[in-house]
Amino acid sequence: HSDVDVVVASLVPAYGCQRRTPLTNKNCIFTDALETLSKEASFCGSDGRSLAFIRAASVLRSLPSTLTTIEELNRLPGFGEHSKRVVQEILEDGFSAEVERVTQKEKYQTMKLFTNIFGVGMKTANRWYQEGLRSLGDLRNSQKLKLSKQQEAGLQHYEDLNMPVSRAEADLIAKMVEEVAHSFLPGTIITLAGGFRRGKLSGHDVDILITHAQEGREEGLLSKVIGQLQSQGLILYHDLKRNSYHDAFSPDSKSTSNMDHFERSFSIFRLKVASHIGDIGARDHSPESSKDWKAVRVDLVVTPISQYPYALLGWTGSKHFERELRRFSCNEKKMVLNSHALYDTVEVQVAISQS
Ligand code: TTP
Ligand code: MN
Ligand code: MN
Ligand code: MN
Repeated sequence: HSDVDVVVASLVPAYGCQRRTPLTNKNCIFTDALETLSKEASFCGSDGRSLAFIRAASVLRSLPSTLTTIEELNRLPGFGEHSKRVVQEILEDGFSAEVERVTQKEKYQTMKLFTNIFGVGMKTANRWYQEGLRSLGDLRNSQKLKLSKQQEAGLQHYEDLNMPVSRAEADLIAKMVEEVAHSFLPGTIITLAGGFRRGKLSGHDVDILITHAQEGREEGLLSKVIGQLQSQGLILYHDLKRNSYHDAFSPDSKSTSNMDHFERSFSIFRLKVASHIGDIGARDHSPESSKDWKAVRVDLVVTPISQYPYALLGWTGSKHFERELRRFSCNEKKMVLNSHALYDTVEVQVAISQS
């Protein structure tokens, strides 16, 4: 490599959280392929391989222009042999034969379909696949299948929930929540987080943070808000989880995941949408064509104001950005970052050894 190469390489930092990433991805032909392989790896239980493809895709997403040569690729960080080979294949042939093969696989297609159901994770999807189930119809018609309430709702609203949510719809839902919250607790602060906070024009759900400038006032608010919306017929599904912050740090805590511990509700809202009155040729008024509402996934998260900055950072995403930010904190700063706090591990160790 020439000196110029070294300079160029240093322009793309190794941690995802150190890179600016444009809203429009100029390299989706490559990132789509890498993300397919990432999914396939995770369906096979290979989380390490799955992450390697995500890492490579994330580097390409950060580029301001489309990759055109192998030489450019060789200067980028974060590429393993396999990811490099896939990109090279696409540069040469316009597509990757390996990716084409994966997307044709019955297991891949079925796992993708099943894991797109709200409430269905890798384990459940895989079990259903092993039992010979292949389609939503198979799930809906199966007699012996025991679905959770969440999965039932996910299956029932599958089509709506897999339609993108627009920014306008997200704003509408945030406003609905704000109005009800204010009726119980004036001064409640409602913030749209997730992909919309990153400037995305559409998303798969609406992520809303709820807090209040006076610490503690936010406690108990969420169940009132949900109850009120429910009585108005605006909630199709909800699952309220209480705050588990103190349990999580108690000595007998079994919690090992990096999930946060805020009071929250993963819910499905019934959102009124303009009915299709003007639809040309809408002669038959089947219930489906006259449906004037849409099911929308909404995550509501309550945070005390003292933890709000960390919650906001943690809930803004993307998932990979958050993972990288935490890896950076740990490796480069010896600090722990999560959605509740940022702290120095060295100081904690000193404190423990002194106590
Ligand atoms: P998502 O809503 O899953 O993703 P997104 O908003 O980036 O994209 P999309 O448009 O598809 O909805 O997650 C948003 C952020 O919330 C993500 O950075 C991870 C964070 N999060 C938590 O911190 N804890 C949780 O339990 C969950 C489910 C998400
Ligand atoms: Mn490989
Ligand atoms: Mn989201
Ligand atoms: Mn979400």
